[in-house]
Amino acid sequence: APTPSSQTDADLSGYDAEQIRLMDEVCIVLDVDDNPIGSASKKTCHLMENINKGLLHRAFSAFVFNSDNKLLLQQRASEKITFPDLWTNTCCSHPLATPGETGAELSEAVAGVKTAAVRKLEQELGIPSAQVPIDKFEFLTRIHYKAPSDGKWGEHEIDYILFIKADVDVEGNPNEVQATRWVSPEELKGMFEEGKLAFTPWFKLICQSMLFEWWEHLDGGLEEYKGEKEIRRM
Ligand code: DMA
Ligand code: MN
Repeated sequence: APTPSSQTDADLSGYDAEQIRLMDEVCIVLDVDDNPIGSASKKTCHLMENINKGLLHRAFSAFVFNSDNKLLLQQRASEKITFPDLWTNTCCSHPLATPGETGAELSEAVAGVKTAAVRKLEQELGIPSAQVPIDKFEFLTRIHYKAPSDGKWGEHEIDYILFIKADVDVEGNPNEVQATRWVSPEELKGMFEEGKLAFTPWFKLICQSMLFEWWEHLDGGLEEYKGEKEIRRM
């Protein structure tokens, strides 16, 4: 008999059909040192029931800056199953457990998440792949964090931080993104201080730790921050 698909899954009833379909994507399951030890569906990886038993997967957070050094933010669509409606960095997702997006060695893993980033920048934000060539991405570091979304769903990831400076054309996919905004560091700090908007937990962690320092060095001195080997535990 065919494997039951997420389409008929009680955990997913009531959610958006396209977002339900995407819960069948296959994520890379990791040990705490970022070694791939298997694979599991996006749905399995994001149920708190499994996260509470230690299930951990690989992810990326991409930050796109334009030539004025403004950062592209997005507000997640209401259709998202995890963290709907929250403001966050340009694009986040997961490299898939496929030969082109997986890797055991750090250099291979970095190549895999860059490939995934190009794929998702197009799918979420309509950014043509030619505007974000793989070799223009900079890998900064990895962040290991856990965050609940609601009682049922959450995140537990080793998240690869990728920067790219590129003037891109944006056409948000409304199933993924409900708004976008280009911001300077001051404008982003203002959004936090205003206290009216809600942000994703991982974006808050990155803002509270390294984002503004990295941002200051976009046009010089970023070298010393790139390619960090140690995983930051948050
Ligand atoms: C998952 O992002 C990755 C991080 C770093 C939280 P997401 O929920 O936006 O993934 P997707 O776009 O694949 O649903
Ligand atoms: Mn995830």
